[in-house]
Amino acid sequence: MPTVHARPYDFPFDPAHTAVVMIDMQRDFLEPGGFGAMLGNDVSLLRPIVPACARLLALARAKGMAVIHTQEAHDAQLADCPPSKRARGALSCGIGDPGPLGRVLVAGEPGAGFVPELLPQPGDIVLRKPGKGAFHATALDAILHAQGITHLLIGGVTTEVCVQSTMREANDRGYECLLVTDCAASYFPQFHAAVVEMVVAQGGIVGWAASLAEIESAFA
Ligand code: TIU
Repeated sequence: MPTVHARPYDFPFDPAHTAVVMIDMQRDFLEPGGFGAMLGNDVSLLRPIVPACARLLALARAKGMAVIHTQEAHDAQLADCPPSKRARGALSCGIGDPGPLGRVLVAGEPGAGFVPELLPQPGDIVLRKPGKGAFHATALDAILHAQGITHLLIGGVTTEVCVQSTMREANDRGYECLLVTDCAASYFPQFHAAVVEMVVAQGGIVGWAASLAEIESAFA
């Protein structure tokens, strides 16, 4: 069985029961004019992980792991967007408003689409989610059960928001989770680093962390 030399200790996994979960690698977070930019962030900080994310997705497909892409987006009526979420930040152009990438954080709009390098391929699963954690108000747990998935390799953006929320939700549901450190990024590098440390502290209280190279080495 492949075993990743991870922190805080080795992470063995069966590819047939493992999914790569790529969180919210969509234009709304990585490109100017999207939701991330509306929040005041320097979105260029997320782009450097794209090549590593593409390598992780290619590895998953080559090794028979499930691939799940999540997308934070709301329906056109914003019926699944709590008013509290829409109001947060008192943005002049916020969720549902027309922006340079279409209506901000709305499904089907250009901003909700994945960055071109990471488009879903046939066989991949795409999961729209209204919250930060990917289990909240979605079928993710049922999907993972149906696929026999017990282990998750998690990447995407942003590390301390949707990635961490999802990893914590998954950990509480009994999934063995590994954060792929160079396939995740934050607008705040210090938050990314802190999440890695808090995941692996206390004997892996939330799970494991390792670089993409360490995952690739597990198959060597
Ligand atoms: N703002 C921020 O850092 N993140 C989000 O709003 N969503 C995700 O992390 N996907």
